[in-house]
Amino acid sequence: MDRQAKLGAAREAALKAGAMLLERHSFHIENKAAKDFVTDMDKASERMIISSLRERFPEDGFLGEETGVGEKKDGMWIIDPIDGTTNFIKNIPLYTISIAYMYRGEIEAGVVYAPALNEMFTAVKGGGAFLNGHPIHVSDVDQPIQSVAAVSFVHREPEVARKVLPQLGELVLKVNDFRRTGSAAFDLSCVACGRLEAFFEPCLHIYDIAAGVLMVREAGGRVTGWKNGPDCLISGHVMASNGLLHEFFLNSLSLE
Ligand code: 2AM
Ligand code: CA
Repeated sequence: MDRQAKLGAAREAALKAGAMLLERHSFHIENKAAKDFVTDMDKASERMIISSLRERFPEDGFLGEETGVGEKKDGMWIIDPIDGTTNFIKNIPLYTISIAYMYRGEIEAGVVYAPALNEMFTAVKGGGAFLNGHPIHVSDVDQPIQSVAAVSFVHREPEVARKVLPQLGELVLKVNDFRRTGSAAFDLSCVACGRLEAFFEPCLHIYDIAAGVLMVREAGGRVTGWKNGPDCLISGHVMASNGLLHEFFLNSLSLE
């Protein structure tokens, strides 16, 4: 399989969909569930990405946030057409398009594109990670008190929030500070390029994180599930770091 060809196609599809999102045509907002919104731009972005990729790779399968999973194939495209939909709706520039290519369960290529920031993060397995074509690497901060981590307030899962928020209250005293962006794909990309030392959020979906997980790993960082749990691509509970501080963050938080 030609990973660079997959990456090139993902990049092209993300650029096309990103250009459409930047135009911000009047859009309609629907409530998928409490605190879970979707716009017709999410759906249009996903349709555009899938049709662009399907033209090049008709043999591949697709799993998208808005259309769900189609026929299962060895090669699957995992697509989040707007990660950070709330930011998109509110015209906060922290939203991304996330596209990953997975072959027999392994992530082989990924792009995370933030159109409003003009930032294109790319990675192929074994080939490193890049921001707008320049190689990126995780930070070398190894002291918790110097670290900045992106967090989640677990605002859609009351039971989990009641467990995690008190732990965040303790943890923030041991680090420099926290950030909350609202786009998991962007947070993972920020760990990859060394802006953040860590990112952790439980209860995510594979399409939120598949591309970003490869980005962090290819940039020299570490991504796992939460303490004593399976990998984040199975559990949806993401723990990402620059590697040096991984055990510190892993041991500071628990879902049990
Ligand atoms: P989205 O913007 O594509 O919906 C922010 O907490 C992160 O959670 C974002 O990456 C967001 O992706 C994701 N998210 C949104 N709705 C979710 C849901 N119902 N369950 C889990 N994750 C969700
Ligand atoms: Ca998402």
